[in-house]
Amino acid sequence: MGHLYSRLFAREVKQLKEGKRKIIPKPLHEKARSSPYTRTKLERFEVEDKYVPWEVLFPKYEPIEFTSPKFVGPKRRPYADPDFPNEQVNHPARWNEIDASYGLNRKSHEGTYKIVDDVPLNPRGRTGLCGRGHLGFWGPNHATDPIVSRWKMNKETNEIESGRDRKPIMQLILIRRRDTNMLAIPGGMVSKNELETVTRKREFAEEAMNSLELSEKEKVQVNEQIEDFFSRCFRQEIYAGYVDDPRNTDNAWMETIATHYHDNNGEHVEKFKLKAGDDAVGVEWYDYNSNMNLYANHGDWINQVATNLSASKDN
Ligand code: RP5
Repeated sequence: MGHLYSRLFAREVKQLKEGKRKIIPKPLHEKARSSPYTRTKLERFEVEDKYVPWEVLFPKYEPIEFTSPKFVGPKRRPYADPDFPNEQVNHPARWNEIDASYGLNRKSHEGTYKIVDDVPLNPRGRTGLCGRGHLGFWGPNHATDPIVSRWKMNKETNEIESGRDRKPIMQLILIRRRDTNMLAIPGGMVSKNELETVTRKREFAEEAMNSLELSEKEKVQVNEQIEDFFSRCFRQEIYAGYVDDPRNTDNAWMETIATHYHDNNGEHVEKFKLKAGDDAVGVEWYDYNSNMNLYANHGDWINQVATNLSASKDN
């Protein structure tokens, strides 16, 4: 496998040697190199920081191969990609494009990704594992992450509480993920043919308000509350790009759009009846502080939100 990559990046490698090119450092993915691979006992091929960029020669590189049985063979989930390039298909995938035959956005927020052996190559570099791992699609697997916040109110004085740094304390709705038991933003994968803005509300309803198990009448009420909140409160896009997700592989990776929604006087979110559902085993309002250990790089975006709001990071 190592030689394949060297061939693909031959021009870049030559330019590097000749001093005609410099490696533009991208944030190093770490969780995407962690072992054992999520929900398995598999050890990824070890990749030191210096060998992460594909342009750096690493002839010994032999990533292990893994694709969840959910995504290959006769029992594969209907939504998942075919087992490119081994499976006969009517439509070849349109990498780096909107792929209407599959109802998928195969474009990356990171720019044009390379194709090796007919499958996409992770734009952030080596991960020590090839195949699709636990991800259903080759290349970018798009998600969306709503960061929902309010101020922490003192019930007696009805004033905003402050942290040790004397700044106002921001509270966030976070879920506990079933797969890793880690705290995370209640985000989720964009389904085929679904608009990202629709996914955001659907995933929030499913994970933070257990909408999948509500009666039709309750569902209507919950959807109205979410619609009302998401359309009226302050909102700002915080991040669009690669996620340092532990499920990432050399050929499949997570990308997201993280958007912040803030309810300044708390009147909308007050109506939310939080109850964990779908992939979440817990959901609560949490006081934000910078020591929180969150899934993937969710902590980076929330830290940005706290900076934007001049909220407390120490309480
Ligand atoms: C992360 O995985 C994204 O930031 C998003 O929070 C999540 C989507 O995957 P599922 O929760 O649907 O598994 O990379």
